[in-house]
Amino acid sequence: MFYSKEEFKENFSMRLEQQEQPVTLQTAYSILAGMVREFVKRDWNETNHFYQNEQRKQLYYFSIEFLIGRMLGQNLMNLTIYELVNEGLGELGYDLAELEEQEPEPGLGNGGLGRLAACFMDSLASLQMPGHGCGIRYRGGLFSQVLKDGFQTEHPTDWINDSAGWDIRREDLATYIPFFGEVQPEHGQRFKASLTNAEWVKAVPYDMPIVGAYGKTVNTLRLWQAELPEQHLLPKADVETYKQHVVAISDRLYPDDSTEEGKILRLKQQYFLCSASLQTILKNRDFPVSALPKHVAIQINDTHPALAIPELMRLLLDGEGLSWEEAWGITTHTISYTNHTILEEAMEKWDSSMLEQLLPRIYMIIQEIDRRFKEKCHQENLDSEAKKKLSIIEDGIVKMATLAVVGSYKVNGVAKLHTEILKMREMKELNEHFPHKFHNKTNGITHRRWLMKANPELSSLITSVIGNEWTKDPVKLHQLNEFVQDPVFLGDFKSVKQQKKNQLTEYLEKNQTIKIDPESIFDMHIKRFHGYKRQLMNIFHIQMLYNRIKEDSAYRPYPRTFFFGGKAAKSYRFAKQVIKLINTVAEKINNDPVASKHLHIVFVEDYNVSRAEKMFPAADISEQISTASKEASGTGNMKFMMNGAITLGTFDGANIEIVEQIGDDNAFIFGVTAQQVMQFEEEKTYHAREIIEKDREIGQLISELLSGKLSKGLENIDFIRSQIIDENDPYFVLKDLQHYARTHNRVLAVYEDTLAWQEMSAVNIAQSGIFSSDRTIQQYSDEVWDLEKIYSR
Ligand code: 73E
Repeated sequence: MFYSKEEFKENFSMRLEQQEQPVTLQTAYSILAGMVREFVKRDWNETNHFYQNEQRKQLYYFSIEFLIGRMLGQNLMNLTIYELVNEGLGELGYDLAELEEQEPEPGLGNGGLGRLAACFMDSLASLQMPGHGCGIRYRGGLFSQVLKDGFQTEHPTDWINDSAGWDIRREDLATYIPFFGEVQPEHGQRFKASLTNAEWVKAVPYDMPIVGAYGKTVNTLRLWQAELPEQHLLPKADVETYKQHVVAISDRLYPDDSTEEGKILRLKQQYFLCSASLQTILKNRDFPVSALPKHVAIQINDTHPALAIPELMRLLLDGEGLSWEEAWGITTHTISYTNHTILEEAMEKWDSSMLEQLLPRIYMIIQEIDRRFKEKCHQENLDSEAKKKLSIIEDGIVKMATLAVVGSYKVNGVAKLHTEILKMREMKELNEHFPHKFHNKTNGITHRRWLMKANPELSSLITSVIGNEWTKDPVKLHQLNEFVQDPVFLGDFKSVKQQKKNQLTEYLEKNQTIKIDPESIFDMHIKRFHGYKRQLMNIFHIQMLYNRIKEDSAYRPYPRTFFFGGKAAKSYRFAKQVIKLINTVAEKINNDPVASKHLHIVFVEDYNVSRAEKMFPAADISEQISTASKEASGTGNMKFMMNGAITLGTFDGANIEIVEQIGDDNAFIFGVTAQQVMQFEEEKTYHAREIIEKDREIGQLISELLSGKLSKGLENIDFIRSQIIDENDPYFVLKDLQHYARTHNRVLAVYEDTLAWQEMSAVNIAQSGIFSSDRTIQQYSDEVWDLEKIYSR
């Protein structure tokens, strides 16, 4: 325990002295992390006791991903001892920032969906709400990305072995998960059954403390690890192969974002997570099972944990001996579902035969859910198309989204537009059948990590003008509106932005040996690589700028640095070719003596949470250019806004709500609308070829691309070529390209008017409070989970 700087220094020094080996930065980090762990132990225990004694309703957030990022700095901040430790360490000759860099990056997620889960954990604890995460303790998180000759290569990471050791093993809570086997119906009782000859997997939880702001509430992120069970549960023969199968379950995260994998291992992971978490919830309760919905809420983060529905049914039917009606009543009042995407390729569908073989009892329960639901629907006057849409099992395929809707009491989308599209199009029939189930909960981000931690300079500036109430209630950032025309404040803001740009420049020069002009405009496109996110449109536009510079000696635009950062799924060949194209164009432009004075491209390798924390605060422009209707919400857009970057984007996802907050004048919006996109898709009236033929500049660009002139050394652009030409540009890159280019020109014009630009930035910050995940969590709590805050202070 340490409360004063002196106590901290004494404790830290004592531990240093106990070291037998010479102290490296890594050991200093471990010592500090160990001290913080001890520091939170008391509050963690107290929080748990409080939950047990007071019988408050608990939320469990089931998610296959938790992209938590590094913990040390955030925990110190939330404990309000960051400054104390920073100073103490400084006096002992250590640099806290340097120690923070020693912490391995826990990449237990792919992108927005996993990061959202992590922001929610922070908000739940900080709002003092009883909410916990349930996930998988992957040994290897997301691969690290290394560029070789401009191509992405993937390298495994080993988070556990390098682990910071934040989590603790809870052998006492281990549980066993059955796979395969045969179902033995228990005669006489309509739906009770047991499973024989199952293959058992041991699930061991590792608990990680989630420290809320100001310390007091410490919730739990429970990550399950798959292990070989005890002797009596092992098969008689070939234990080695069995072990490999078992260990594989928590061996690695699937590296796909917004894509469905459809592999048996993925299904095993999903069931493993659901069964382990549900068994523990039921086992450790001290209330009758019929009262489950009163005591427990379970949120499933997309359909990846949707097997929680039939698994809870199984436990209630076979374990607790309830009737179908009782079990169904409990399940459908406990579980709620968040949908994160309408992309067809991300909609989870399982082969009935695969499900039936791996999880025979679960499959049987899904069949019964489907049968009963179909029976109900048949009483309505529906056409055959609607009936199809309302079936869970269809042509040998299990549709997880339909199962998730039918088995939940609430279903939400993650931004207004996305929820509307779900209700009016993707899930129209389901919405009509369950008119009160659907609701919107626009995503949010924790301002503690993305503003206070990532940008302490800006945070101090804000506090110096409006006081610090905004840190507890970020909507109060709107008090900044009074200062958005104050030249002194705007000047100070400009200096902070420059400072963050300088810091990023230094960091990248050191880590990636890239030269960057910190005075140039920082334009950033950082997110996973995906067709719909249109990194291709961005690089096409940069190539067009290059052509203009070459053709017109009078065209010499204000210097801009275009940052790209993000990973492509290992098997996503189109996206990987886009990465290579960007790097090829970068090499050409960055080495051109004339063009490089105006345009510079930086590809930030291995983009992850820690790098993101360095990039958002340094941005001037936030590229949010997805094809309208495709990005359900986006959360990077909110991180940029909170740090004063200005959105250059389409009317998609939460961009629309950002503009609602700041007004049209404080963002740069372009492109076809979601309505138009959907109309083009339905009527098939978009023809990319016509644009190539009619627009000279775009025609030139495409012929350069196809001839290889655009991309010398890049022989293979098959996937880009076929997407644009053969597949008729499904993400409307060419359709929006000129409008995008003109909008960039508008951006430049405003940027050169420094005060106008700073004012826009300030308005963005002032209006960003609503995008704190504290607001999102409060809404879920009020409208879905019904949680009570645990302490009143
Ligand atoms: O728009 C984002 C959204 O902000 C959406 O694409 C993303 O979720 C974010 C948080 O709500 C998302 N990821 C996935 N689906 N939607 C996904 C699908 C399969 C595997 C992994 C992630």
